[in-house]
Amino acid sequence: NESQNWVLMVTAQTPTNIAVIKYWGKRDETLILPVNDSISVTLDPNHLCTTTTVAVSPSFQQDRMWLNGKEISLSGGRFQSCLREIRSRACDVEDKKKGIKITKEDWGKLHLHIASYNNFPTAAGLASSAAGFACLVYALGKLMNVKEDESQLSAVARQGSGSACRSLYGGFVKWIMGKEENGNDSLAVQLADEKHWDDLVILIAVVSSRQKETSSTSGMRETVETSLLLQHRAKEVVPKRILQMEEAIRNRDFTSFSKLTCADSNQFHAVCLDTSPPIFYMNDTSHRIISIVEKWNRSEEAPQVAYTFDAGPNAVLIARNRKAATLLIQRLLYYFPPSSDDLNSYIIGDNSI
Ligand code: 2P0
Repeated sequence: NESQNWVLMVTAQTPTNIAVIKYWGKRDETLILPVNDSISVTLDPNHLCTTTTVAVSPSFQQDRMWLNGKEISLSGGRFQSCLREIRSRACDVEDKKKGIKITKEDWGKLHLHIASYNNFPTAAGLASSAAGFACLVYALGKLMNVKEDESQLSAVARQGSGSACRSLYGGFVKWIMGKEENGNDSLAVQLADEKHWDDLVILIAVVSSRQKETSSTSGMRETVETSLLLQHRAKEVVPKRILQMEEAIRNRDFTSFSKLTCADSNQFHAVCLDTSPPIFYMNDTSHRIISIVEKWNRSEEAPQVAYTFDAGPNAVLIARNRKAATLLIQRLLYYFPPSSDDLNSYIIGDNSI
């Protein structure tokens, strides 16, 4: 049957985001609702990004997905939530040239094939799920002619992975925790676009590209169950920091931005340590990087670099400008001289891969 032969597809590319005020802990595990607001910066789309192609065809027998070329299961609740939510928002699609017409109702019966690639290590604490689910939801939204804006789509991406909701926008983004039980008001808003503060240079020092031992999902569950420090953080510390961070971003105040970013990373890791059993994401190399940056910042009139670490040992270093970034690279090369002659795979402190 010739009419069954068509394929319609959309490709999208989404960068990952790095939180400067961290999300850690859920108040609802299924809907993925956080215990506090968070703020992130979305990276340049040319680096650390996910590229996803979504395709629909009447000849597809079931929904299938490939991640970095390997087929993965779509049976997980998070994929199913995203697919269900996005299908429920689908609209009519018509491609006259190809003679294709898909009605709203058809989307419930048609199957999808999804191919996704990360250009960086998956699950090494480099927020691969953030870019992944944001890209999936965005690409499906385009394919299915979903009319909703980025903020509304972010509430769908959130159900794939919390941090994903912040990757729907560039620049600086806030994930508002929301109050409603159904999670409809737990979504991302853009605080400033990518041009607002383009002096900043973000460097990622890959300390190890091995997969982390404790996934963010189970780590934060254990933190919520056992850490008293988390209660204090979510209720007392973060609400004030969010306001201060918004002001620092608005005023491009690097001194304040840097102090808040470093303090929040350190408190996030303190909360991990306060979990029972304790969770260690940073290693000795991460700690050395913190000491180097702290010492340098204190020797200058104003901080030059902010550091932040996610659920892994890799350092995200944010330099106030290109000059500071150049000096930072010089310092890193001085303290961590490359041991092999292959600078392309120069990984600080980890020669096991
Ligand atoms: C963040 N992280 O704000 C924090 C800081 C890691 C440390 O969001 O369970 O992969 O899928 O919602 O989004 C990592 O957690 O966890 C994360 P789920 P997610 O970026």
